[in-house]
Amino acid sequence: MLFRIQAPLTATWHQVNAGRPVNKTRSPCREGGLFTKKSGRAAKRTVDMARVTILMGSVSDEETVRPCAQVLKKLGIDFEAEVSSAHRSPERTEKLVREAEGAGCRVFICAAGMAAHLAGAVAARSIRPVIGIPLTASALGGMDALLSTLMMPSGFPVATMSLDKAGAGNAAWFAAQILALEDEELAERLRSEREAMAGAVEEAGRKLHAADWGNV
Ligand code: RP5
Repeated sequence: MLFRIQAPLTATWHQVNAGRPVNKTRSPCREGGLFTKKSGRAAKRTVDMARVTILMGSVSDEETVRPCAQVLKKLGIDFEAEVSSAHRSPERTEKLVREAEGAGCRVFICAAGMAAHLAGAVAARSIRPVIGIPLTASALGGMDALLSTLMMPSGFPVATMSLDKAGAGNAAWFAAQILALEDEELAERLRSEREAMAGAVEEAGRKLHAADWGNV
């Protein structure tokens, strides 16, 4: 049985097949989550080749993880997003990993707070790269999630990003760099984004000089 996400995630979150060709026999999912609920024999994935799967531990993580989706969308990388918890729904997590792999997922991005074991749980079930985003969600200010995500035992690495929104954005950039190893078009997009960032720094410097900031 496949499920459509019921959480208040917006269409933006589930932007899939961004700018990429899709299997013409199936239509891209425009508003649903990782899976679209269908009955009987029609129950099948509606999206092919979402190369990145984002999992978050709770719907309360949505706002913090949003930059990840925004960067993937900007780079034209098709992705899927779902909510699953390593602790509250371990079987669901396992099933999502299996189904995402079957549908062509290349990289997993997992975001969780507190005793954040989601990324590690996915790493335990897949040999695809897993990127972890630790989130600030407790009185410990994120240190709990940071160490839980980072300190994996040998053989089960999680590429751990920085905390919260900055880490969410960088998770997408890092996923893009992995995918770009076999996608020259994407590699070119990354180069041009970097050029744009360098240009923005130059421009900021010019404005600072123009404002004669040094003579305050
Ligand atoms: C983690 O616990 C989630 O990833 C979230 O960051 C945190 C709190 O979850 P809720 O109690 O808000 O659902 O599993």
